[in-house]
Amino acid sequence: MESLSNKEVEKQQDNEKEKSCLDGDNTRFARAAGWNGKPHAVRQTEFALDRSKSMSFDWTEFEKVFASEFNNKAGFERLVSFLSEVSKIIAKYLRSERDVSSKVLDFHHPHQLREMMDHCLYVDNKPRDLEQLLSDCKETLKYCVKTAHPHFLNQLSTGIDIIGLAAEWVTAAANTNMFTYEIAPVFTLMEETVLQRMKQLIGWSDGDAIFAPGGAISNLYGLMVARHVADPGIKHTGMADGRKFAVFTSAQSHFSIKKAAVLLGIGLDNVYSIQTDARGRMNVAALEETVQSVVSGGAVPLFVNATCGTTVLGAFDPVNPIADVCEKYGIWMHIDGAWGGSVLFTEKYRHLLDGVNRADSMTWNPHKMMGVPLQCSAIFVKKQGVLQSANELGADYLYQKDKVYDTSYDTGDKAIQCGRHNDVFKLWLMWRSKGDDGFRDQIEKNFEMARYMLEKLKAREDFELVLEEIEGPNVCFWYTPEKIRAIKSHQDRSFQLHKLTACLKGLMMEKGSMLLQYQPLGSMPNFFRIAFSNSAITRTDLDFVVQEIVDLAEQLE
Ligand code: ABU
Repeated sequence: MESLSNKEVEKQQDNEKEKSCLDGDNTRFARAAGWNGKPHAVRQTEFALDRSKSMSFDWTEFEKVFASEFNNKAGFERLVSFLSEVSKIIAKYLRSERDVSSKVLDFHHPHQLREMMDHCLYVDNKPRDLEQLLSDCKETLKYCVKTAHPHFLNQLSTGIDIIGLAAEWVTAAANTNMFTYEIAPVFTLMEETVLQRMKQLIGWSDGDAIFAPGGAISNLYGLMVARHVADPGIKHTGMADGRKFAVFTSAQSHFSIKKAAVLLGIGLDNVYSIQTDARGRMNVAALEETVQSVVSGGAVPLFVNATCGTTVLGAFDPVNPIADVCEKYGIWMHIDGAWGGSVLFTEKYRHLLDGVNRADSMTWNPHKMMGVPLQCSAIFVKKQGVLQSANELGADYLYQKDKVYDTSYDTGDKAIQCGRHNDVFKLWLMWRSKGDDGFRDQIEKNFEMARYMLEKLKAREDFELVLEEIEGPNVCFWYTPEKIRAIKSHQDRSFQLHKLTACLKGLMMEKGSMLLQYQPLGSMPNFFRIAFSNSAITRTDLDFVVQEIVDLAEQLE
């Protein structure tokens, strides 16, 4: 073997140190293959080990990689081979996510995880080779929460759509910014196409829309445009004249409405929380009373938010009656359909949004019930042009009006951002793949699973439902073992339920067997919420979830 310079020896030692922390499987695999102790020059990646002999590279030779490494004579083969390595890592991860016998998560407290990843978490001035980076990818995924695992039921966004994932790769390859047509011609047209179809589902023939980074920002857009339409002058003068705008939203609506009021200078004190009925829907009589009292107090009723699919209970505020109040008092009506907007795909459930076409603006997150990879959220505004006029500043280094093409396709100045991520391609490709019917089936499957869970829990005495009837595909419940059922005092029982639910969550995290969301609501003690958005979930998975709660609780005996 050729003798190595000091620097090369040092580098080899460093690499050994980092690579000795490869994920467990690979370390074992490496030992079995007799790799330990061999110089890196003869160590090859899994790609070669998978016996695809035609293209195998020693990735230790490639460090401090720039595009040029893939640009020379052997570059294309290298590129294909390297991306194949990455795709194998991803495919393996996806397979493990689908394996219901695998853990959903391998939970560690932050200080523990930092220690465990100490060998690869830091960045410094040292370049690392591609083998190390492949190892880093595996190491990263090893500690990720498997959000597509059928026992991951923690969030409104669950599951992974493979077409969406492939589209994310293509999006990253195209790596463009959505602000101007000149650098995003194809994606700009896709945005126009997809948003137009969504507007049709809302029932609008006109209107404007833009993708935004999440439902909270889409809601912010709604309030911002409402304020702009009420007084376009604020764009110049600000809110300094002491005027009071009032915002109305249900007590169970998303906190982003309050955040938007804070950001826009309206202020938390001017956000009126409207009480809800037993099913979590806005009480419209209470809304009207509050509007009247705000008006008589001299404030301007600006904005009513109707939530269609509340975060916890999945309640749909009654759109038509709310629209009547808004019309009567001249108030902007916004729909936060981040969770529930997607039911517009289904004949069976679109009645939940009856009157949606009467809204002035609407938030809709395809990254929730439609299963589009995070993130994908859009804000729709019925009145053409106001999204643009509220936001446009016409930066002349970006939005020159004397460009050679129709500059109305430079959509960036409608946004509150400058740079904007391409969130459309994954939605567009999924839509091409599934068609309307595919999304309809997917959404109906979520409801079907929710109803299965609801009926299952209804039939058991050791579980108690928060709501016996559901609107959205959300099922909320307590585990109520004999011990709790025997408690006579309502207060003591609530206290014990509150503690038990949090305790069970802790146990499932430690075991890694599943992940459910829990929260209190109003005066109700902590309860579990399952919001269905992963179309891979089966009845067997739900049977498992129920039994696992019982089994975990036994540990507390
Ligand atoms: N934007 C609300 C998300 C909350 C949840 O996933 O549970």
